[in-house]
Amino acid sequence: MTRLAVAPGVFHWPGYLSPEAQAALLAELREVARQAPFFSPRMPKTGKPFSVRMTNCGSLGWVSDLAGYRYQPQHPETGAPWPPMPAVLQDAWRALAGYPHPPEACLVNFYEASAKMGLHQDRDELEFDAPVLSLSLGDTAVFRIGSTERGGKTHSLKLASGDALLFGGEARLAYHGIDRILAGSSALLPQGGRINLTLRRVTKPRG
Ligand code: MD3
Ligand code: FE
Repeated sequence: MTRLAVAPGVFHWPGYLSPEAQAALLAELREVARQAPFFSPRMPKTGKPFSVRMTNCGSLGWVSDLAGYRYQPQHPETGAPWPPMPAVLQDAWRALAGYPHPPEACLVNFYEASAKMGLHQDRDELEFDAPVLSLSLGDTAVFRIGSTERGGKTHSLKLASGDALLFGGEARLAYHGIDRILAGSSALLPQGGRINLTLRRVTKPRG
């Protein structure tokens, strides 16, 4: 398995999941989405919907609405607990994260061809010593990563179906976003589009 060092704290495993593993994970995500339907998060204050739709699995999930960004144990619309994290995700965390405690949240982002995600930092977690692990499925995305300063230098990376990307250390608070989706680049999702999973530790482990 090839691990590319992209920048300090950033590692990329192209094709980490085989085509078979991608299809199996997709089937598990369909079950996650049946129990916890995709919702449209909204920007705090303005209420403007994101172009990306989201759901979560694990004990905590990330949500955003007029009141702000936060992690919570229930789906914002159904009030039900998030479904469990599929074992293959826990395995990927154990294999790649280099962090001794399990992830608590897996945010599932769905991008249709026109969706994007502006440059932002992930800072709603309490534990920044843990890395964030991303897995991509479906159409390739043009991902942009910068420094920890807004307006710093950025560079681009393509994320294809099956790729794993890890952000730890000094990259944990780097600005990042998705500039565009390359429609038609993967046949994994019958209707096209892209799914990104981010595995996160939210709380400080005790002991
Ligand atoms: C760098 N998702 O959900 S994944 C997000 O492809 C998010 O859906 C993008 O940014 C996506 O917050 C990018 C790669 C990623 C995820 C988390 C990071 C990069 C990161 C946290 C810190 C630094
Ligand atoms: Fe992010």
